[in-house]
Amino acid sequence: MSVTRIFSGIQPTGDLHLGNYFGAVRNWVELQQQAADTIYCVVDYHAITGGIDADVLPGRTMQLAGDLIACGIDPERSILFVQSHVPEHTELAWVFNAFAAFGDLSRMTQFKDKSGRAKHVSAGLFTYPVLQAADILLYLADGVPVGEDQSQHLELTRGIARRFNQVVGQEYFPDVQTLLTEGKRIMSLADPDKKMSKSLGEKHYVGLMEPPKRVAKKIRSAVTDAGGEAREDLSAGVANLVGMLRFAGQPEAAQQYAEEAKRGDLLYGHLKVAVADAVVAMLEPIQERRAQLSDDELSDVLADGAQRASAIAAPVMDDVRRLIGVGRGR
Ligand code: AQP
Repeated sequence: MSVTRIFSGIQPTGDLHLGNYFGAVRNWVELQQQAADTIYCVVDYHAITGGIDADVLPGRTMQLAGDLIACGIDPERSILFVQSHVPEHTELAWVFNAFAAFGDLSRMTQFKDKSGRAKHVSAGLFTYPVLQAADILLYLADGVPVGEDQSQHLELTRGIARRFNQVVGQEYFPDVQTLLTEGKRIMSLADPDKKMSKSLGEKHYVGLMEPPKRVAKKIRSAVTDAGGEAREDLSAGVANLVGMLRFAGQPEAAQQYAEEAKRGDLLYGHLKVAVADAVVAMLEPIQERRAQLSDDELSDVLADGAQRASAIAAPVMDDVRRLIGVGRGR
């Protein structure tokens, strides 16, 4: 792998779920062993684009940061921090608004999906990918581990970086690489044609901190197909369950269930029990680590993370101001 600095973020909009974990967070943990620098961020300014709730957001932000540590993000190896603690993110986003094309933003499928569901469609929801570009490029990161739903946003990030470099006449920002995993698109349990998502509602996802009984119940209720007939391809719901079994560490069993399902002689109840057992076993150590983490420890980690992030972000923002001719620069 040729990337040197990794950046990725996650929104504190609800429970961390299996889609986030298999698509992104598990890769974040693994990349700590491979990349020189790994920087991970809880992006609270992104979360407000879908609605404001000042009573809930601080708790969710802390909860999510703690959950990331429980998943294996090591604050000694990685910088873990909260986006709003480093104000350069929003400053660079404003600058990038002058480089992002309205037409490109209009084509973002996530905006189309989310605006279709939102009561109030904020301009922030529309310019969200510009803030995301700022999050990444503020650290001159060249690798971004994400789920597949973010690929289009990262294409936009590359476009903004190239336009910036062209306008200022200098190869200042790097070309970012999208780093996907095999679990890049985990589907909803209740509606397997849609991606697993926090905002779709409780029955659509398995939260990483959910008690084993609830995990098993949700998986038992997952939508499949009628079964009993041979078929060439698995239905979306069954393929999703087989995928989860594979990603939860049981590739041979997953392969066997997939073959049985194609022959039409798989009892889906058996598959669901196997998936639930594998997921519960995978979550157990994560939940144990989470229970051991105190709020004070977490606050210290985030304060330290913000300081280390600022040390990278501030000189980059100085350069940007100088290159575009605003402020005092350096
Ligand atoms: N279903 C998924 N499969 C694989 N990867 C996924 N990711 C999210 N859902 C899936 C990846 O998780 C990282 C963090 O995502 P996020 O929470 O910041 O935003 P999101 O993609 O909008 O996730 P949600 O759950 O759908 O949130 P809401 O409902 O609040 O919009 C990203 O790398 C994402 O690709």
